[in-house]
Amino acid sequence: MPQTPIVYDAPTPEPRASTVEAIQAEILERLIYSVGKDPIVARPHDWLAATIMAVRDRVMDRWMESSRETWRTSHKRVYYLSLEFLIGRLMRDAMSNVGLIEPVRDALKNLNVDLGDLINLEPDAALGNGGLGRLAACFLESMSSVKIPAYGYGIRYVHGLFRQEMSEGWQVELPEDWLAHGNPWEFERRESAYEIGFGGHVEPVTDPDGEVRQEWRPNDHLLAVAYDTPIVGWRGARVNTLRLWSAQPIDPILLDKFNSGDHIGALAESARAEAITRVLYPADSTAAGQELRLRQEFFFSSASLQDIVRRHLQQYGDLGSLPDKVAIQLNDTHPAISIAELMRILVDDNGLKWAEAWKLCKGTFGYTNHTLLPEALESWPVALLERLLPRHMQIIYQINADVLAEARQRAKFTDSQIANVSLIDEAGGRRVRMGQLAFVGSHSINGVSALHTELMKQTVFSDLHKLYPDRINNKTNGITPRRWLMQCNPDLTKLITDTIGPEFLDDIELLRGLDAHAEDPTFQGQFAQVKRANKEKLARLIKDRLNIVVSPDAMFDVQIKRIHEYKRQLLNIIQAVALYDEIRAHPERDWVPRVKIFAGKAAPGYWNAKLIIKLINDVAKVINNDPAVRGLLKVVFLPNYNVSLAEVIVPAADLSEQISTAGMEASGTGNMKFMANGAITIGTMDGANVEMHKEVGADNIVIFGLTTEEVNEKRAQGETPRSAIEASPRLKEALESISSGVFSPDDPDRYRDLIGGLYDHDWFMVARDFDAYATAQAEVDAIWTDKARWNAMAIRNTARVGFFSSDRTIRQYAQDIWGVPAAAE
Ligand code: 26V
Repeated sequence: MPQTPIVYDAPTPEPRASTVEAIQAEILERLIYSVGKDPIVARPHDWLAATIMAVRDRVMDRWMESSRETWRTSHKRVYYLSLEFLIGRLMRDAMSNVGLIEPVRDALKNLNVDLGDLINLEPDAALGNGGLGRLAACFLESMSSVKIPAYGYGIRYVHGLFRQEMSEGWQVELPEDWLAHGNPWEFERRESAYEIGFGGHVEPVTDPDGEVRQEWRPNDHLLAVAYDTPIVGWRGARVNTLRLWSAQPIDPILLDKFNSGDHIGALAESARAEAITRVLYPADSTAAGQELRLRQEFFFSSASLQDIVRRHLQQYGDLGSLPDKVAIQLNDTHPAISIAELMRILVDDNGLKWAEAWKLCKGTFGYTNHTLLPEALESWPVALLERLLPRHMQIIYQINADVLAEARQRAKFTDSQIANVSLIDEAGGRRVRMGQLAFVGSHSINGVSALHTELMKQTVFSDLHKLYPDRINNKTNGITPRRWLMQCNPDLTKLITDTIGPEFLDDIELLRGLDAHAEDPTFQGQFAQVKRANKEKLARLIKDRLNIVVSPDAMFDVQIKRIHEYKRQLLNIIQAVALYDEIRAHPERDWVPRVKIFAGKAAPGYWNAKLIIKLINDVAKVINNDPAVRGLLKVVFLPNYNVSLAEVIVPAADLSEQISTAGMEASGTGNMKFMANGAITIGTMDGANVEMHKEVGADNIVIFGLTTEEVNEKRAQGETPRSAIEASPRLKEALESISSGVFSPDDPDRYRDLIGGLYDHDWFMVARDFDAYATAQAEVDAIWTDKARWNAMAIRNTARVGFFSSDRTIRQYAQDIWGVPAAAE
């Protein structure tokens, strides 16, 4: 096939000037010529679109240059495959990374438009559920910042994660509509469209040379159309592409049906195709198990692989060099079907021998595991895979046969070990285990914190680890300090710059320089002043949205994340109830005023999580309105938690709640965001808290609770929580008041089962960790009372956050997994 020649040296226009005048002129030009509005009648959304386009143009120059350079230099490319990219707003991020915030602000001011208003008008792209999706977004920004040629591949959901509203304290889910006003960041690439097949059958065909090949003949086809968004790194280091796939029908309308009067039927195929990319699955802890979800996974995996292989062939003309030029990272098992799809492309479409293809495949893929929760591990019924992807099912069987033979012959595995490593789960209906598939098809399998990686070796993947002992490695998560410090907390960034100089902006480890100022009363005062201003801003938001008045003098005690039993929002709210009881029992004591702030979404089908939201709201209503509390304790649940809300809450937090049952939170990344912004953590020895404890030092974090080993022992012994409850009068009283309806007089039994579960089995160790938690909270109070000590601890948290930059994480992936160079600081 003739290759399209690549022209490396075509002339480019001069990069756009970034003076206030030039930007102002372009915003006006975009408003008139691209948005089609006269400035006199332009609405805020029109100004937003025009401004984004002016900013975008300044990113485009670098985008072109980045892609040209990759073609020119033949550098290896990294492909990050993720069903979720929780990127949030892009305009402030892009402006900040290319140094445009001030000129754009001034240009807009001259046009009588407020930049802050426009920033808040941009919809929050919520194409993810939580930690896993936000990590993918931080990674994209870091890959650009450390100059790695990279692509994010995902799905362009028309509706991102649902909007959460409260109805009498209950969560209700409403559709999210981020594309309602159009999306000026994206470029539709109709020329990059691929056919995606489903169903049908497999046919052996004999080639002219006598070789028999398998050919998949799907009976259902649709198109994957690419939409590209530029992702610019810090100081415009590089611009990478986020390529999101949208499903479209091959024939938009069946004309004969339409003409014969069947108007609905004529559009049915179109609706069926588009359904695949219409909405993000809103569950992040139980495998969805539905056919549409599997279709989403294959749809985006197949489109991405076709695109990757096409690009590789176009540049290198041969697939043997795939692992040298291509690294594909699987973000959890959601894209794991890619392994079978690549094998199909190599063997069936390109005639490679099986063994050679398998070597290329393993050399190309890496797999990141993000959870060990059994209910979240994906597996698909064999019958479903056989129907939807018959050729892939054959390939999976073949891979499995090879792996099991190796396990028996080389490693002398027993039957139970064979059952553990098998790609097919035979217990309770045959299912394909996507974790096992991802593992055997990859050269690297990584966990996301030191503890989680150890647990991977000991639990889910113990036998695969014995079979392939050099594959599992750790890559502790990180966050981008651009969004999570510089952009969300400009006042703190300025203070740090004034104190230690601006070099930390380019080398985050230099924040260490703040350590020397931790005890300095003047600096402490300035640090506290910044925190205070951020708290005032959050207090205003709480007043505006909930009509609750909170004092910025109180400690802001924050737990924001998905609502899940293992994250133990329940432990936090029970402690609030216990504190409420104590404040009323001992009004004479010197109580530290606290505001307990919660935010987070529950999966729509997760009853207990939704009930916990209702409980928080019920408790809030009672406590906030009880005059006996005298404002010493307030409870606030902020609805519709998303990236943008986090950007306001995190800089305003004093105390960061990271209190999951030990062994259950793979890493956590919110913990790192709070640390960067000078909050003190109260947490268990779980996930990346363990590394935070190491980095910040035991004196600067408040750790409590059972360790992973202790949790395992208690579960193994079947030890009942009753003795813990009996031994703790304050816990007992709090549980009894909740359970008997003190906070739910309209429905006194509402929480009976929820609390009953704590007496019964208490899988998440809420009762057994309660006393340790309450004691740790008392210690937090004591520290708060000693302002100098609190401030010194807070400063040291910011000073020592450098390790948790996603630039560090990405450099480690680049070096250990992908084999690509990354720019040094
Ligand atoms: C699983 C499923 C199952 C099928 C339905 C949709 C869906 C969506 C997401 C997931 C995986 C959830 C795993 C996850 O988000 N893990 C989180 O990953 C973070 C980044 O590594 C980490 O910080 C959190 O501790 C971990 O819970």
